[in-house]
Amino acid sequence: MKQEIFDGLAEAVVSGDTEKAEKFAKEVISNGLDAYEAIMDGCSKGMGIVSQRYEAGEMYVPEILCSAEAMNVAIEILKPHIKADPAVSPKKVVLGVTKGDVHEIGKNLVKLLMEAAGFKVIDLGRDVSTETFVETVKREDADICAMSALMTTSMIFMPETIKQVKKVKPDIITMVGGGPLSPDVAENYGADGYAKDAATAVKIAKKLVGDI
Ligand code: B12
Repeated sequence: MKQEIFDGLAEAVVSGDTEKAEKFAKEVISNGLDAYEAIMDGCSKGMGIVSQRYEAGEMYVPEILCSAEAMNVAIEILKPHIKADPAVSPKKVVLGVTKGDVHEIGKNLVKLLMEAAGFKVIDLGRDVSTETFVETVKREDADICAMSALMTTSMIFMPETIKQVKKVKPDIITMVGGGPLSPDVAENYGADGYAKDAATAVKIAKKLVGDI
């Protein structure tokens, strides 16, 4: 039954069906299933399929936006039921999508799971300049500066931002992620951490702040 509900959720995201997304998200709760697992194995899995279909030319922009909307509907229902991790000390994360880039679905998932893990996330949104990252890290005395980029034209701002935030806060932990990134690119950029998905991002963040 659990798998059927998670598959239903993934399918609702793929087909951009907000009513189904709502129905399956409510079933997750009424059946006492784990909300975090439902987001990963349902919503996020569905969004992964959407990305693949778009790449294959089988889905187009309006459909993608419907999928994102369906995912948001489900997440709003599931979010209050995620069990926050009390083991983690409330470290501050400044998170944003780099300059010129409006892709925010992945960044929002990273935010959601980081908050669920007990981090305090300051979300700068999308199209964030190096200056804004630097000012916020300084003002908030952040522990982690996390950047997301989905385009080759926006990932190029990461190395300079890393350099600048390290100048104002030498012990800041920097993390990068998003489609065009890889462990090699992240290392070349001088980032302390990289993750291919939101769940791994949380694991790496916890490790880097010394909580596991
Ligand atoms: C959805 C989407 C859009 C939506 C975005 C909606 C929104 N509100 O976010 C819309 C339709 C608006 C859009 C617009 C455009 N898009 Co677009 N889009 C996509 C698509 C299909 C899916 C991206 C997505 O949401 N994936 C699902 C999420 C869950 O995955 P994710 O973002 O990778 O995030 C996960 C991980 O990467 C990781 N992660 C993400 N961030 C971070 C951060 C940290 C710190 C860590 C550790 C981990 C991490 O965790 C996330 C969750 O597991 C991709 C194709 C693809 N395969 O990625 C193209 C894609 C990214 N788009 C592309 C392009 C070119 C554009 C446009 C320029 C198109 C155009 N010609 O107008 C515009 C860009 C406008 C702009 N200035 O940004 C290209 C980029 C090419 C490139 N390499 O540069 C892609 C790759 C498609 C392609 N092959 O051409 N797009």
